[in-house]
Amino acid sequence: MAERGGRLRVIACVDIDYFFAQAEELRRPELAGRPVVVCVFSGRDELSGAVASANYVARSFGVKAGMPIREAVRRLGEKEAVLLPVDRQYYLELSRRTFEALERFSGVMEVVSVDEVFIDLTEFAGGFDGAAEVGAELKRAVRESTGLRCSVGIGPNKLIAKVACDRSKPDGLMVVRPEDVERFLEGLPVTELPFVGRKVGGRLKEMGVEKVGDLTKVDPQVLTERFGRSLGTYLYLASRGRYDEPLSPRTERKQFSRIVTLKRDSADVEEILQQLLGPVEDLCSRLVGEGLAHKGVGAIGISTDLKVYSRSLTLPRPNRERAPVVRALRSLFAEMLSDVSGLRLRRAGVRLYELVRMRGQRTLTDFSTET
Ligand code: DGT
Ligand code: CA
Ligand code: CA
Repeated sequence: MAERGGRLRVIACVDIDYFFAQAEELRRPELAGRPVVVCVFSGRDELSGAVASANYVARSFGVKAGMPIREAVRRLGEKEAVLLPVDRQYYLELSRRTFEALERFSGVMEVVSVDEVFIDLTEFAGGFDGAAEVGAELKRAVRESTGLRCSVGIGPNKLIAKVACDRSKPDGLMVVRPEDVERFLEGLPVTELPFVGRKVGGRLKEMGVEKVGDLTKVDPQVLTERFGRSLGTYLYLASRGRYDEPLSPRTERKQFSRIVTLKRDSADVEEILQQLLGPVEDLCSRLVGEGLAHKGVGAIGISTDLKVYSRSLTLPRPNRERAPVVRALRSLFAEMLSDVSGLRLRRAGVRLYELVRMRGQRTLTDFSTET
């Protein structure tokens, strides 16, 4: 299931909480505590159009995305609703900064929508034991670079990560370890599975299936007969947490990265480097294996209070050897530790980026960077 090339995968789903409405709260702190509703006004009259996003205060009055604005205003009743028009440019800028902050954690990211992304953390987290910590770091990185709160779900595949993310909202973090998948899904309403909307949910209910656990008891043949081969198979696999679609990154891999928890908190460059030798060696052999070289080297430091620091530089020529990386890291960590007084690192990482293809020339630009 979660094995790929014999390796257990660690997948995170990051989704910004009530995105458009939170974005508005961010730049108008005076809105705190009031019901904020971001609207797509159709222009026919003052209140025609639909709700795009509502903050939690508005949601507590039953206001939801997709609802007519008039209905939202009716539900908010006495409470003075704050109705704001969408400002796409502003949200797109926040979205871009969010994804940029998350890129440090993995070379394999699948952007699903303006506020949602899957990240393959298999390398970075190095297993489920470190997953909760990395999840907290993701949230922190987004918060620091944008001010936004998001929720993070982590599991052995995208489906589990997504469901965990939704369940942890708002400002949540939930890790579902592979051995807990079955127990996690069992008691959930089937409608919490992605792609199971009201319609499919209703048909399942007629069959006496309300919980995901009930769904696992239905004969797969019955599922394909009723829902067709593709949805039927999906329901069968999803109910067992075994729907394991790979991430489909929109772009080619852009970096290789790895992070380790130090044996003890440290401000000593050599002590930190010592513990990164193995990971660097490993990343260099991955580069060779994939016919790539890199020019960018990044140092990542995570302090005892979970702040993420990074420093980077570009090597003069494409590289796939350990020594130049270690030299670069030495100066980057020295710079980081001297820039921030009193900084002690709890975790340290390395990122190799600006990848170039070394053999099998693909394009003229790749060719021209060959040495
Ligand atoms: P969440 O994730 O439940 O805390 O709430 P949102 O508002 O972030 O909802 P999400 O993640 O489904 O969608 C992200 C943004 O996409 C949302 O802030 C506004 C936009 N959006 C979502 N649903 C609708 C819709 O039905 N109509 C319009 N116009 N925009 C929508
Ligand atoms: Ca969202
Ligand atoms: Ca979303």
